Amino acid sequence: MKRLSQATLCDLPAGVSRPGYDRGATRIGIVHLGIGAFHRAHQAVMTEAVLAAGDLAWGIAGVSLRSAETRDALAPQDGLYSVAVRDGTGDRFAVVGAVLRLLVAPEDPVAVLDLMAASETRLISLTITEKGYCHLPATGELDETHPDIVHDLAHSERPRTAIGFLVEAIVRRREAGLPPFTVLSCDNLPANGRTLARVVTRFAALRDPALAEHVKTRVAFPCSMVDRIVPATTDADRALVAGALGVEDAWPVTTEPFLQWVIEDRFPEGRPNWEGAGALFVTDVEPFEQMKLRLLNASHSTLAYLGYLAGHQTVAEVMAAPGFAALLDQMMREEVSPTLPPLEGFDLAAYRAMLLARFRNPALHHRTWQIAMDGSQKLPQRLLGTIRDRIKAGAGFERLALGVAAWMVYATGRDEAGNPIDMRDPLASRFAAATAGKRQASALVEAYLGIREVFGDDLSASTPFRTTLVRVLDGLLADGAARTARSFERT
Ligand code: CS2
Repeated sequence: MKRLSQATLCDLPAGVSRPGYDRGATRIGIVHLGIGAFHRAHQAVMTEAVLAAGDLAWGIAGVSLRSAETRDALAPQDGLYSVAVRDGTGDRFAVVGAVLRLLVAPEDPVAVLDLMAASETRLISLTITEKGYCHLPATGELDETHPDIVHDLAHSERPRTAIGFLVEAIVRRREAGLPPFTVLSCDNLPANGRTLARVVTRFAALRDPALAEHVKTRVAFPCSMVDRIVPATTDADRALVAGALGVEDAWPVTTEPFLQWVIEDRFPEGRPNWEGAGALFVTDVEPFEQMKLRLLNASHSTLAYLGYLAGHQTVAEVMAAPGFAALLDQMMREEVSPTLPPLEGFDLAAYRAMLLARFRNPALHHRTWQIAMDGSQKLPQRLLGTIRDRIKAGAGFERLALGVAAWMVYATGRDEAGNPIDMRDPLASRFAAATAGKRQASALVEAYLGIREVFGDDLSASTPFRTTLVRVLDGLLADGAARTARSFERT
């Protein structure tokens, strides 16, 4: 079978959309750090619409900060890849051409810096996952002891982290007399733009206080809320795409029809007309972001930990098991929604119902194990912030606590049958050491609360938090995840 490429575009079946604009005339205006599946199914799709509408100033150069896999898959395809949109009622396929160049930072950091400092580059966007921010999850401050940050401070010409790349590129642009770029975070962090600005400014200050001042006064870091469910691509997805397209694509992405992007409109050097593709530009992203992190992502994490422990592989499978949907519905309605800032004219009940329907999407094989990854970086904004608000209001948080309790079991690295879990988390070894040999709920809770970069000083010392967690974890250990979930059907 032929490979997807510029030359084979004309062989695609008629129903498959493809770039109709001149890719050769398209300039690189965006350098994207973290060119994974999520970026390719979300921002790149929106940008594709901008290019299709005729503004060729916003082609994307995609940078991988770690592995060469994406570049190796897409370079032979001239950067082209396909997006399969699936919901169980029929699949839609599109080939996206917005990614014009692919770079692998560890292979050639200088080439990445050159591109970031090029005069045509106006925007740096990022999907580097929570841990890529090298921050302390509980406070959002730069982790100055992070080995890669220590490295980047000592070797500013050959950075490893996104933070190191951003600061060095800002320096180079200033030295060349170029205007700064705008930096657009697209990760699931609270106030993602402000969090990024904070860690970048702190890193700059550690290099030179005057540089920190330049960052503060000249570089814009708009916040954005991104939403689209994009499971990791499987070989079955590759086979599906090859069957539909008649050409082989080494790394397609599979996703749902839903796509949402809410962006703070602060782009002093200009921006693509993403609103033409359906993005919403606002002055304050926070209410959207809180809603999404506390409803969607909190539910996702709860499903992932409890569902994994109950033996389920995918989100759709968990949703079909007794009690889980009821648990999420109660958690969202009774415990989360009262903490959300008001969003005028927005139908929150419909939003919650839509989330449950999205989780049920039978065509997506979204693994619980994938979502369970990096819990230490995700819990604070997904579950713990809401719990803090509930404690302050003197209100209950049993269902939210169940998500945290399930994570506490998962993070011991052993499932309910005692089998090892392939736990991926930057703090995995800390959790293993803290919980070793502990089986009782009270001892486990005690051990976890000592890890303050996750729970913060306040929750670590909170009596309502501790007592609720011990009670809920005790029940979970006694009954197991499947039975615990089932109990919600009756309440
Ligand atoms: C998920 C998110 O992996 C995870 O942690 O909760 O990637 C989720 O699918 C997206 O935020 C949806 O927009």
